[in-house]
Amino acid sequence: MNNKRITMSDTERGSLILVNKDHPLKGETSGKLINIGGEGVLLESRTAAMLVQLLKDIKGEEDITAVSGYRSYKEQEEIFNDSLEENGREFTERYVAYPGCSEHQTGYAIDLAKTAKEIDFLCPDFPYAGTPQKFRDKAADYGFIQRYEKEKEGVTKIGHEPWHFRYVGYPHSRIMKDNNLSLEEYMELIEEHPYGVKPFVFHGNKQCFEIGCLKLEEKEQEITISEDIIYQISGSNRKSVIITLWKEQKV
Ligand code: DAL
Ligand code: ZN
Repeated sequence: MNNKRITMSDTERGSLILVNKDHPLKGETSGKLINIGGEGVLLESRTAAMLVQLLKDIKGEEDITAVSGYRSYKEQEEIFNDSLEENGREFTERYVAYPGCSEHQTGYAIDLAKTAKEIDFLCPDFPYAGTPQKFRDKAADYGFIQRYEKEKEGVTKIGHEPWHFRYVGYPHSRIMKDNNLSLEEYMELIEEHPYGVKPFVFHGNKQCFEIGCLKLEEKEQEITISEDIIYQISGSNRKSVIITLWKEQKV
C-alpha cells in the first residue's frame, strides 16, 4: 500500500485546476515549462508533449501555429491593460481574463491559429474546418478540451473562444467532451463523487477509471492507495483534490 499525504498546496496545482474569475490561481505554474518553438511559446511539460503528439497525429505542424501559451501574472496584466486601452472594457472582459485568473498562467492553456501571415494575438482565427477542425476532433484523445464554448458563456463568463484549448488530461477530457461539460460543470459533477465512497466510474480505452473527490477538511490528510494501481492526483483549486484510479476493465 502507498500512503500519500495531501496538503492544501496539492489542492492548488495539477492539470485539473479550475482557474477563473471566482478561482484565482494561488501559486505559480504547476510544473516545468517547455519551449514548444515559435516565438517563445512555453507550456507545462506534459501539455507540451501531448500537443506535439496531437499535431503530429493530424499532420498539423505546418497548418497550425501556437500563438500564446504560458503567461506570467505580469504578462497577463500587460495584455489586459493594453486591451483595455485598445478595445475597451466590454471586449477585454469578454476575451481577456483578469490578471491572476487566467488559465494561461498555469501553463496548461494554448491559443492556436490557422497559420497565416497576419495572426490576431487576442482572437486568432481557428476555424471549424480543415486542419483546425481535425485538431478539435482529436483533442479529447490527447487530454485537451476547447475551454470556452459559445453555449457555455454563461458558465465560464468568457466569450466564445474557438482558439483556446486547455490540457486537463485523459480521461477527463473525454468525459467532458462526451457529456458536453465545461470544466466548471465537470468539477461540480466530480464533487458529488467522494473519493473511496462513491467514485464516478468511466469505461474507456479498455480501461476502467474511478474518479473521486477528496475535500481537504484538515491541514493535511493521508490516503492509502494500493501499490498495483496507476493513479493521478490533481488539485481542483476548490480546496479538494481529484483522484483518478486506472483500474483493469473487468470482462
Ligand atoms: N483569453 C483567456 C480567457 C485568457 O485571457 O486567459
Ligand atoms: Zn487563451
